[in-house]
Amino acid sequence: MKKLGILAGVAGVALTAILAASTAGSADDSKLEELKAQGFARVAIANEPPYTAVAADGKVSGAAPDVAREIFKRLGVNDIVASISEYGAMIPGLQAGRFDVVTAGLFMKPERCAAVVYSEPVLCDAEAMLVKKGNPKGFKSYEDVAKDTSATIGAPGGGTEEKLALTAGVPRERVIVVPDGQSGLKMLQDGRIDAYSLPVLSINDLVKKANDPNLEVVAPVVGAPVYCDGAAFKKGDEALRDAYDVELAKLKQSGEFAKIIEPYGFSAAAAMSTTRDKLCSAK
Ligand code: 6CS
Repeated sequence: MKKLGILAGVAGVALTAILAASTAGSADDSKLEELKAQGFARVAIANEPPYTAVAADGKVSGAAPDVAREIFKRLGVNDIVASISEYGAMIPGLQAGRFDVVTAGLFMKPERCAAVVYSEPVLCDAEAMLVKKGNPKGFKSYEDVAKDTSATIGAPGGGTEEKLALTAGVPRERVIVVPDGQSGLKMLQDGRIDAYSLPVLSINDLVKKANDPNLEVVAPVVGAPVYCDGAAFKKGDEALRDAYDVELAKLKQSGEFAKIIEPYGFSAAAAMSTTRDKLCSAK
């Protein structure tokens, strides 16, 4: 009787495992099915051209949403609906279910890779600083800002540049959180900050549109890494992320990926030369 009991126990465990696996499998697939039924994916963006942009008529563009829109279409999700968010609020918003995915140039870094599930790389860029013409304080690095005890630097809240400045030793009170590019530009022009830091392509876009001869771009910021973003999904949505990656790989292989992102100034080769695993384990 005892032997029979043990066999029944083993069978029960096996059956539970099989059911759990199949349930988990169906639970994973349900997110994509849910988005298909919903007819759109809710994406978080920052409205920081050329990564992401919202026109006056509400039209969403930018390299990240354009890639996402194309991939979701191929997955049977007809459109994307974007919400503007501060970088520091994107991951909490994703985890709280306010967005289905972050497609905003949210750079892959170990601490973020621990909190979400990223796709393979999409947009890569170095860091830049916008300063007054002539770079009067001679900034080349975030450490230079730290050494100048009177200097202040603007950066997005919860963003990479804020973290880089703090890590380089700029005291909290000299790192000014700036909500968006236009505000950062104005604060620099008004002399309320001595530098404004964003990725190179974002700063270049601001300068091109500002048409102000009294501005200068310091790029790349010495000592700052080149970062790449990926689409960021909620933990538990690995199957959706995997399906996204299959379509992203096809786009990269066919040359369509380059056609989408390179007109914005991004390099397809840069994104294809690295991987999520490498970026998430970078020191
Ligand atoms: O991932 C980030 O934190 C940074 N990414 C972009 C595209 N702009 C600024 C932000 O800090």
